Amino acid sequence: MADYTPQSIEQKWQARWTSSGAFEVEVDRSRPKFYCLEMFAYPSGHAHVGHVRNYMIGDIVARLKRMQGFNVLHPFGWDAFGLPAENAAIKNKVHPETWTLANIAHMKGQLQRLGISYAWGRELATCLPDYYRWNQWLFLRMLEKGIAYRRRSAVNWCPTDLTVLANEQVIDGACWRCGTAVVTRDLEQWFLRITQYADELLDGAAGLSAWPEKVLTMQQNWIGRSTGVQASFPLVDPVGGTTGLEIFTTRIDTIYGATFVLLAPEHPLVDPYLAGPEQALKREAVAKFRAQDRLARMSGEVDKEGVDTGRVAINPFTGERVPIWVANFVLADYGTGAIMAVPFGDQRDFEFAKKYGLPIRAVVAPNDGETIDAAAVDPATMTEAWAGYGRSVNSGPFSGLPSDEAWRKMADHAEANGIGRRSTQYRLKDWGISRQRYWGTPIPVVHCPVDGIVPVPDEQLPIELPKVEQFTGQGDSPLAQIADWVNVPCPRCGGPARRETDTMDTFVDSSWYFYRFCDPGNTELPFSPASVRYWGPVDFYSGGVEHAILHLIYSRFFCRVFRDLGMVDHDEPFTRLLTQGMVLKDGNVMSKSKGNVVDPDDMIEKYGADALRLYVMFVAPPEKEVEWSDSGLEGSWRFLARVWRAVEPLAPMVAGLGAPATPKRDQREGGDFTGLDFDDAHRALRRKTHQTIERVSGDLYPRAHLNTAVAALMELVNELYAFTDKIGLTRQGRLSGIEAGPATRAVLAETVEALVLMLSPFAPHMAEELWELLGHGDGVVAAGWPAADAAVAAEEAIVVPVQVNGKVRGRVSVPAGIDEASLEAAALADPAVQGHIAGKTIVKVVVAKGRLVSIVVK
Ligand code: ANZ
Repeated sequence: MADYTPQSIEQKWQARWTSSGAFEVEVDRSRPKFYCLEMFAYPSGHAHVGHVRNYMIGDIVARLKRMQGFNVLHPFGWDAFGLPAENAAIKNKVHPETWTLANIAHMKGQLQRLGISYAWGRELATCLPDYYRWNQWLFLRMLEKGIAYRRRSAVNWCPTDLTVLANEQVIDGACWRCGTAVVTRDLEQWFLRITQYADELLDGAAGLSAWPEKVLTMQQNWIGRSTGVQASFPLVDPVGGTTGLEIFTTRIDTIYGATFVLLAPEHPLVDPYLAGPEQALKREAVAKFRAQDRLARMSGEVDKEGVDTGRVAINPFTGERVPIWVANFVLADYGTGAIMAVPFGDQRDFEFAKKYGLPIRAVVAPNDGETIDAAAVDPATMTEAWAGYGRSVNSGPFSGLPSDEAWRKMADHAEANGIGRRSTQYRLKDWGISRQRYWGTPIPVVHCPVDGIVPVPDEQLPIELPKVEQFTGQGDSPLAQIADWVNVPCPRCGGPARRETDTMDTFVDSSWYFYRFCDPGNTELPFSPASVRYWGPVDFYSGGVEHAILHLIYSRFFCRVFRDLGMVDHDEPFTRLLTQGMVLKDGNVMSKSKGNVVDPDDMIEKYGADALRLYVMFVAPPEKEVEWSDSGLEGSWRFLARVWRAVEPLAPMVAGLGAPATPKRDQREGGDFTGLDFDDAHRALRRKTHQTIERVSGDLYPRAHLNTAVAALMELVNELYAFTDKIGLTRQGRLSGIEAGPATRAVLAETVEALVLMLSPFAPHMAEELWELLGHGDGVVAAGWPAADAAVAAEEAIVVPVQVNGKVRGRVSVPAGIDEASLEAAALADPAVQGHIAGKTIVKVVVAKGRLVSIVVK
């Protein structure tokens, strides 16, 4: 008997898969397609086991679906633009491309050593011109459709390095390199009008029934649609042409309780209202608010603070004069950047009013019968805002109306009297894609002093990145410093002009790569519509939950843009989504900075890729976090060695006897079992085998309960050992002396083959090796997934005699494994037995499990 030596087996099969192109696919309309995709990788250098968990999950699904007869597209690529390459260039004086391509080469090797079944022939890297030219092509289409546009917007600027900083390069308000406090600067930048699709993105999410609920909720919150009223509060001191303060509220029904109004620190009224030397302190406070983190301001993490402008506005419903304050928790880019404050109904306003002694007025009363403490809705005693609905009070002519009716009537009143109008607001903003960086897709426009912004004609694409020798990380955008590249003739008038020097956010690259995989060699278009009509949408997509918002929303947006260009005929790009859990070590998420990464290569060297794959899949459900453990991995290795020891010695005896798995296989059909003389042990093993096929098939997809599927396989292996032990077949050496009968051999062949096939998505190399030993030349994939025979899987029925006072009075038919209590109940319920016990007292019941029930009555 040969030992289980994963390293030699694994290399052999990886080489075979590569040379035979085992996972390369073409459009084949005669077969159902399945598009299985894991989020592509950022080539940071080395993948650790936390990264590769995701690829293993996808690989199991891909391998299963292939065996189930689907034409499976399972591609991989590299999200290869982005800041780390540029940072490495600055630090190590290595070109971003050199750094990136070296990382890709290394990581690709890692994935190949794991035996992930990718169609490498479709590999792509977004940093190569044959990919990013299509970003440029799509940008031009968006420009034509008015989806891409330009406006001024703030960027982070380091006054020492004289460079724009990405948000990730700003650490606690300071430059990541020199520690100088970062300032904001307004620049003309490019945006994509994703807000045009806000309603569709929101409503479409409702149909994504195979996405995790939490992801849908995050997307909904991100889009954040609110219906409300935009109303104007007349200003007592108009500024320029501004005579009214526009506010947005979702609770117009509370307007009688609006006892003050609040401006965002960035609101245009703030500077004029706080002008003059005597207000310097207030201006300082406002400057501090502006510098506070936007998210913290919104979340309420920072204390609510404000300053009084000393000016007043008129509440358009009550006619009262209300003070105008500036508050740090009001955001400039939501609604109108100003609010009517209703401390009675809004917690932030309540805290603000308490802090600064501003009035609180009750404007809603709970419905009769609601159990709310009167003190909780009395402005004199309440300790927090009451955001409930009920009926309006202290609300002039609207008093007494139920809240919803008051809302409608007040909105009508506002509209009829020129006070305001109904309005829908979104948290979602247009997507700013300009980056003042080198390592990204150049935006394909030219700035001409005569013609303005001129799109680069399609036939001049790609605009390739210039080769740069040295990255200083200083000055304006790196591209702006390369005169040869920047200065070009205007495509329209031929006069001197300058290229756009911004590059695109790398999220553009990842928003459509899944379509490029369908047709990666296309030189006319990003992809042919026919290829995506066949392969699309992605059936199963898996990746980290950190991409739950941006990447997935942007991809859903691009899907709709391609649809509106007539290139895609579906509305949603990803039918089913799985978000895999993190891998932790020593309680922390694995990461280079924490120094707790486990390199898959080290583990492969020690235990083999199959054990690593099996361990990671067995240790927890894919969505859950995993705490890494070397001993768990060793346990998986031991299990595989145990499988090997069970199957390998049996191979000569059962080779060629394979039981039917799918009709595709031309060996024995199910009927052939009928001629064989099965005993109880045979039947029990067959039953377990078919029950396991049912369980594993059900667990794997779409449920993706990969860990319980492995557990079921472990049980089957135990049964196999119990069987061979019982008939004295097990151990090495003893096998040859035993003459197994045809029934035994047929049953063993069936079990062993089913086991190998079901194990193959998890431990593909070992499965291939065993499959070959079992006499098959055509690979596990070609074998097809085993089919469960429900009749064989069903618990066998046994007939148990029932005695009453020592005489057999009936026979009950029950499942073989029945427990004593159920058997007793079945016996007592039997109609024939009933005839002998009805009306009598049962003295005792003796159950001989599986054999006899004896009832004594008097
Ligand atoms: C008065 C009011 C009374 C409000 C009440 C709420 C409760 P959503 O649902 O998230 O859209 N608001 C409006 N613009 C804001 C801004 N730029 N920054 C901070 N807060 C802003 O929230 C809408 C509500 O958030 C609006 O309704 C407004 O407060 C506040 F009992 O107006 B409300």
